[in-house]
Amino acid sequence: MADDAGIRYSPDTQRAVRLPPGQHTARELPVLHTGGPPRIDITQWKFTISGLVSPEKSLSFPEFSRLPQVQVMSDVHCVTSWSRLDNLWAGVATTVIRDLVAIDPQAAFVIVHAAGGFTANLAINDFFQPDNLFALNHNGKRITPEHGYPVRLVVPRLYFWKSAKWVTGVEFMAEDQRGFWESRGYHNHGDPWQEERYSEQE
Ligand SMILES: Nc1nc2c(c(=O)[nH]1)N[C@H]1C(S)=C(S)[C@@H](COP(=O)(O)O)O[C@H]1N2
Ligand SMILES: [Mo]
Repeated sequence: MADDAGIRYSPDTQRAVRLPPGQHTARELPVLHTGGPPRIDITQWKFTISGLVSPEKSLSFPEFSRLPQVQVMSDVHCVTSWSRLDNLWAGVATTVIRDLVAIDPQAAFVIVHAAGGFTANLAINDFFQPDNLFALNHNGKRITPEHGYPVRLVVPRLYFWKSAKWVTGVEFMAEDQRGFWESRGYHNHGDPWQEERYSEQE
């Protein structure tokens, strides 16, 4: 849903009970990642749309920044049990990708690529939710290096590990392929309301 200021509100922000089971609130957004923030040369940065799309496409930072932008208000739920409510993000909705490339009907999953080889996998329907975006700003300010500069994914309906920082592109695939945390014991889907934290032994 969108209000008069054009802000899209994630469904979680409209719930009577805002905290999923097993979560507590954090005032600030903690910093959490594997490896360090990468050094980004913004003149070399590219956002690449690859896999089952035609044509594959790479955008420079100025090109990416000129794409239509939205604002999204969302809650953040980390699997380690903190939640941070009411985050205002600005950036490019994931659905904009559909206007940039033709997606093969065989594509059923995406893998989001980030600097340093980090990846996160999503079913295509989870990827194209209307409150998902590639965020450039958080609460009115440029995303900081530790939170994913220049571009981070935000997937409000799933645990925050799906929200890759330092995104470099998205790849469309016919088969699911587990991402970084998903192949290290985290749940493949990650719905916080279902407490999909960790995988069954597979
Ligand atoms: N590239 C990258 N993105 C990442 C991670 C990471 O290790 N590398 N960690 C994820 C996890 S587990 C969480 S909880 C959030 C933390 O985001 P924050 O540091 O902005 O709070 O980033 C997610 N995105
Ligand atoms: Mo996390």
